[in-house]
Amino acid sequence: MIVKKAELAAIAVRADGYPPDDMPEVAFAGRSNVGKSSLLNLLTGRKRLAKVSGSPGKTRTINFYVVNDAFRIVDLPGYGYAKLSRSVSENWGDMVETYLKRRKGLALVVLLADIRHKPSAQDAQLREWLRYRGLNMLVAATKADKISHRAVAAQLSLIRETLALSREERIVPVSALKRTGVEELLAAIEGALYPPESEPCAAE
Ligand SMILES: Nc1nc2c(ncn2[C@@H]2O[C@H](COP(=O)(O)OP(=O)(O)O)[C@@H](O)[C@H]2O)c(=O)[nH]1
Ligand SMILES: [Mg+2]
Repeated sequence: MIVKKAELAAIAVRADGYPPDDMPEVAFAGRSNVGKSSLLNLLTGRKRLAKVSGSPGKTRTINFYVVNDAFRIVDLPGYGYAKLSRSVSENWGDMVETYLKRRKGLALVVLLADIRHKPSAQDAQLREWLRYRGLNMLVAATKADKISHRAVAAQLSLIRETLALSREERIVPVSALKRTGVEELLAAIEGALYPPESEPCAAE
């Protein structure tokens, strides 16, 4: 897939602010600061489409970006930032849950996990919840440039174990800094957006 066009379509807090549910969507979820906005910019080839922040916990809205006039990437607010007040974190859960439950066009959730760390309890919880709801999920291991090549396999295993991924579930390592993982992730997104027609039964 080649990204020719990407633009901000809507910023929403509540469901009445979402754009119409008329095209497939890929949602990005993960802790604050894990690299959601950076990955979105990398995939769309637009450096400043989504705001990248040095201080975690800034995105408190659901941001919809329309790509190639064909699908949307949805930047969900990050979780797990300790300094959030209780009411704000509860509100986070409502916001994200409402989106994930209601969106008919939701084709894939990309769960971002920092390649350096063991996924948090909240990451594992979200993964379980997505599985329970039968939602399609893919893990992107972010900031791959921050560890050495030989450490990658062990970290991917740690992520795989902690999130209880099956063998068929892939983890795509990405680096916004080195600009790696883009093709693989775009191909996976394309596969989720436009699944191949199921094989017709062979005529007897
Ligand atoms: N080294 C490195 N830093 C990254 C990468 N992706 C994001 N960051 C940094 O991590 C911080 C948080 O990134 P951001 O995209 O705003 O995360 P978000 O809160 O999940 O949207 C910023 O300081 C980014 O520059 C990456 O692939 N490599
Ligand atoms: Mg962000």
